[in-house]
Parts: sequence; C-alpha cells; structure tokens
Amino acid sequence: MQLKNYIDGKWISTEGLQYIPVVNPANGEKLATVPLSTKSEVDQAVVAAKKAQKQWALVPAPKRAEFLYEIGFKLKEKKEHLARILTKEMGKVIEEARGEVQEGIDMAFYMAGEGRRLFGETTPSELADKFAMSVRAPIGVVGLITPWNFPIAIATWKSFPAIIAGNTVVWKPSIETPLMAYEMAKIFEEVGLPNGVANVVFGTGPNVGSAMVEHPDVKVISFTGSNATGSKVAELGGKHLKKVSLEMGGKNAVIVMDDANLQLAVEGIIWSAFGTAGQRCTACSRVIVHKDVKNDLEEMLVSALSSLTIGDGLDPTVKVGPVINKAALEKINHYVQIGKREGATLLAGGKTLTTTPPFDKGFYFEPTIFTNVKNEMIIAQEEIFGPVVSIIEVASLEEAIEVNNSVKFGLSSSIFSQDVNKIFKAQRDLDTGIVYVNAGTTGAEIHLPFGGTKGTGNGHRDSGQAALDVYTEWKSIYVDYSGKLQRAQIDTEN
Ligand code: UN1
Repeated sequence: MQLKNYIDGKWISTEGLQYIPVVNPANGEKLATVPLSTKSEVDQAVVAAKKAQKQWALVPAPKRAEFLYEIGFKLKEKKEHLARILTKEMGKVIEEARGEVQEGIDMAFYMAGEGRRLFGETTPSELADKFAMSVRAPIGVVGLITPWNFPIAIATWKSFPAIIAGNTVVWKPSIETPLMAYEMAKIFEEVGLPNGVANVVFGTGPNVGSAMVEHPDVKVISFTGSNATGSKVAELGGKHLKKVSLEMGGKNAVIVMDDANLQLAVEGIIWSAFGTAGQRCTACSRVIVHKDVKNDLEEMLVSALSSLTIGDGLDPTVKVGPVINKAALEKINHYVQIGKREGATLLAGGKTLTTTPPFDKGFYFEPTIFTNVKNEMIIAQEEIFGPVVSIIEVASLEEAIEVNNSVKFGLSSSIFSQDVNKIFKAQRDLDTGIVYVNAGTTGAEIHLPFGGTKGTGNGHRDSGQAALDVYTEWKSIYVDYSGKLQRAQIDTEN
C-alpha cells in the first residue's frame, strides 16, 4: 500500500515525491510505503486548514463535540484492528497497543465533553452597570508534530483539544509510524469531519516539520519528540514568534525506600522500565534504592526478568517487543557499552539479540539492569530510550530526592514507601511534572496534565484541561450597560 496525504478531505498523491518503506520492527516485513512530502504539500494543507478554520470556529462547540464523539465510537469499534496495526508498525506488545488505542478513545470522549464546558470566568467589574468575563478563543491553524512511540495516543492529546476549541490542524506524524495516522485520517473522513479541519502530511522533520514551523499561517506548534529536535523547533518557532508547546525527554526514576513493599516495587519497576521496551518518555530508567534493601531488590528484579518473554508483540505471551529500528538498537547498545566502561556492574541483559530467529530479522535488545551506578555516570544522566535501567544506592529520603532531581529532565518520578510522612515530603520535593506513589513511572491518565519540568518541556502541558491553554487565547470581554461612558477606575481615581 502506498500512503497518501490527507488534505482538505481528499487523499492526495503528488507526482514525483520520494517514497520510503514502513517496516515492521519485529520481523523486517514491509508494511507500506510513505511519501516524503515537501513544503508545497504543507502549503496546500495550511491553505485548506486556514479556509476551514473560519467556518469551524463558528460551529457551536457542542456541535463540534459531536464529531469527536463519533470519532471516539469509531476508535472503539476499530480498537482491535488499530491495535494490531499499531503493534506491527511500532512493535509494542498487543495488550499495550490496545491500551494506547483506549487512550485515544478516552481522549475523544473527554474532549467531546469539553464542547459543553470550555469554561471561562465571569467576574464583577470595578464599575457599576458593567459586566466582565473571559472566554477561550481559538487561535487558528495548529501544526502537530508527533512521535512514533505513541503514534495514536499523543496525536489525540494534541488534535482533539485543538479541534474542540475551534482550531484546525495540520499533522505531521512520524514517518516510522504513518499507518496510525492514515487510519486516523480515514476515521476523520468516515465521520464526516468537515474538509480541512484535520489534515495529515507525511514527511520528515527537516522538510515537512520545518515548513510547518516557518509557515506564517500556522499559529501554534505542538511537538513531542527528542530534545535535539525540540530545541530546533523552539528556535525556529521563536524566530517566527510562534506559540510552541514542547514535550521531550525524561530520565525518570523509581525511588524504593527501606520501608517499601518490595514485591510491589519490583512489579512497578519491571513494568515501567521494560514495558514498551523502555520506549516511553515516562519509562523508568533509574532505580534509586535505599542501601538497606538494595540487595533484596536486586535479587527480586533479576528473578522477575525471567518472566519477560521477548519477541513479536503480536504473540500474546510476549512481554517485551522490539525497539523501533536499527539506529535505536545501536544507540541502546552504545549506552550499554558506555555503562560498562564507566564501571557500572551489569546485573542482567546487556546484549542485542540478533542471531537466532525471529531475532535475526527484527530489532531486539535484552532487558538490561546495571547496578552500582554512580549518579554522575552518563548512563545515570542521559536518556537511553530503551530497556535499560540503572540502580543507584542512597542512604536517606533526602539523598534520594536530590539524586532524582539532579538530572536535566523532569517528566515523571515515583516513590515506593509505606510512610505517609516520606510520601508527602517526596511529592512536594520531587521536581517532576508527574509524581507516582506506590506505582511505577508510567501510566498517566488523559484527564490530567501531561508534561514535565526543566529539559522535558517549555512550560506547556498535553492532555487534561491544561491542553486547552495551548490551543486557545484568553479573551477578556467588558460589557458596559450604564448607557454612558464610564472611565475605568484607574482613569478616574488618582
Ligand atoms: C510517552 O511516553 O510519550 O504515561 C507517553 C504513560 C502513557 C503515555 C506515555 N499514558 O506512560
């Protein structure tokens, strides 16, 4: 299948574009080909989106919501179909793929509900016979740049709040996972979303992404991806005075205190470190453990690893699927070699699986645990984005928090403890955008803000009510019904 861009409600195949294969990371199977679009396709999509936005903004929000409800029902109806495609193109195991589609369904219904809220404020005026209120106004055309690790969920976190608020969207999905975007576009078409409200342009960051950021009619850019790309987006966006929302890396830690339920902590670590083969921004890549329980925890973690079958995620017994591509495999392996050179102890894993079928055709890396990791080591500081976790020993809660906060990222953190005093101190002092108590670092719910501090972002949030702030401008409205010109209080008193 040769994928086409979805622009102005039509499937457009442009003459002369280069196409590249979409490959199943589990076995190398070619699933489709995807066009590498250019600035000209972006321009077409923006023209369509700009034209559609004028009308769309005038559709009452509860009516806009009806489309989102329909999209939610379609996603529900197609859940298994979509999950299987998702596993094939991205590699995550089938139960996680179902979970991700569910995240999209939840987001559709949640944001559809916003069609009857989109609350602003009413507030008294300083003056008699005058009324004051604030409302959320749509901004215009928004550009979405989404990653391959959550190809459908993250797209819904961004597109649904944008659409419900009266904006239109030009979406550049990752070229690693275009099939999910193609399926979403089919759903937009099936529910009769007006032409131009949601457009999909396939291509690379340097071509399509940059053209979106530089386009004068794209007013907001929402990006999820690496820090290297995110800072380029911010720089270019800044030059063009764009509102840019960035969601980037993490170096998330689970803290295990001496009073923790260790069995629970082990389950939380295994799931959040090795689920999605460690390819979540929220994945646990550090375990900060109290010295009194370090040995026990290590033994339990190593024995828990034996239950993690590695393989093709379509096999329901598999718990850890492949990583996205060869470059990812090489990057993970590179960090493991660095860890060894830095003097960390390899407790388990550490190898690329390449020689025997099915591993010879896919991109598999063993779940890997390093221990005796020092906080200043590279493997304790940089994002690896694979199934590799580093154990760091500490002697107190204060030290644990200090170690947690010493990285340049601030997405998610977790503490396992039974002590309410420690838990409350930790949730206050951990400097991440998301904090979990007695759970791993993953599993954020869509109706809460998603995002992080420091190098993880630039102050914006996906999901929850907070997402509406990205896609709306506040408008303050004063209505004077006194029948005379009333000067504002500041202009009458001095
Ligand atoms: C991501 O890794 O980019 O919190 C998103 C979670 C998921 C989303 C992760 N709900 O783990």
